Amino acid sequence: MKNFFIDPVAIPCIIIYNRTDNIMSEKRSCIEMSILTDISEALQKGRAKIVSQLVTQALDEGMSPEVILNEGLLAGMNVVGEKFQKNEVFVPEVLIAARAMNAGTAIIKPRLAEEGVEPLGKVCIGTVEGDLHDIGKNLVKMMLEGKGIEVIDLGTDVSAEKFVSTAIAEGCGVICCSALLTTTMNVMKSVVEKANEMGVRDRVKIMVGGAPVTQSFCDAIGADAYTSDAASAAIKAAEFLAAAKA
Ligand code: B1M
Repeated sequence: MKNFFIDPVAIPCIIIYNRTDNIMSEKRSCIEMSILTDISEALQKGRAKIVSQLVTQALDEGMSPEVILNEGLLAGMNVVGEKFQKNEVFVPEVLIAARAMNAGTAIIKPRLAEEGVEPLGKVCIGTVEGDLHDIGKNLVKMMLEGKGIEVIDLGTDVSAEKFVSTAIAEGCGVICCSALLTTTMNVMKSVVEKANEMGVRDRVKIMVGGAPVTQSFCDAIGADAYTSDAASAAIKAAEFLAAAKA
């Protein structure tokens, strides 16, 4: 009788290879799975240089940039987002993971454009007029990008008019407003009013957040969604954009 050698590394590959759920739309070889997992893990550890090398290697081996984005980079960033929501990782880890994400996307962006891969949609984001706090806003931006959303960053001290006119000019499906001061959060109400005034309220969702902002404030000013953290903001924006596309 022949001896059988079962490679323990191959077992998970075989299982994954046979999965037919939503995540794995196509069957992948073990080698492809392995490099995608390596990209995701290097991104979670914030290893920007390794992410760049692996993404380049995956492209050289003929993998599609869309697969690398969805099953390597975005998969890794989703894990970071989930851990951030559960307070398992904190702002510095998210920042370095986002830097690694940017290193990877910079390499595949031109290839995605060549292949006509569309981003999920466009969002403009900013900290409201009179407010210069941008750490939370930048985190939201990174999480949005981590969901494959194109983000126009308007920076800080952004007027209601600027939010809405940018959304119209750039075709943004969502406006994201951040405020850290009780004295500036009312600008968010002006954003809602401006969108009404400019006749685009039914075309653009308005999301609000930041330390002093609450669900009841969001309801009172007639905004579309409040989320308490950056990862939930990205999930909500992705839902709005997907619903608008459907
Ligand atoms: Co300022 N500051 N600050 N500050 N500052 C606060 C906010 C304050 C609470 C400090 C305090 O008194 N305890 C207080 C506000 C009081 C109030 O209004 N209730 C305050 C004040 C008063 C001021 C000044 C007026 C001080 C002065 O000059 N007298 C001044 C205002 C300047 C201005 O904006 N015009 C001022 C200035 C500054 C610095 C420039 C020194 C600096 C900002 C640097 C920068 O951002 N580049 C600063 C900082 C750092 C803070 C604290 C210490 C930290 C804020 C922060 O970045 N947190 C803050 C005290 C504190 O919070 N402990 C304070 C980390 C960040 C990750 O959290 O932004 O809340 P946060 O984002 C979270 C969520 O809120 C959410 O996601 C993130 C987490 O996932 N989120 C969203 C944010 N935006 C979102 C949007 C969304 C969804 C979720 O959807 C669209």
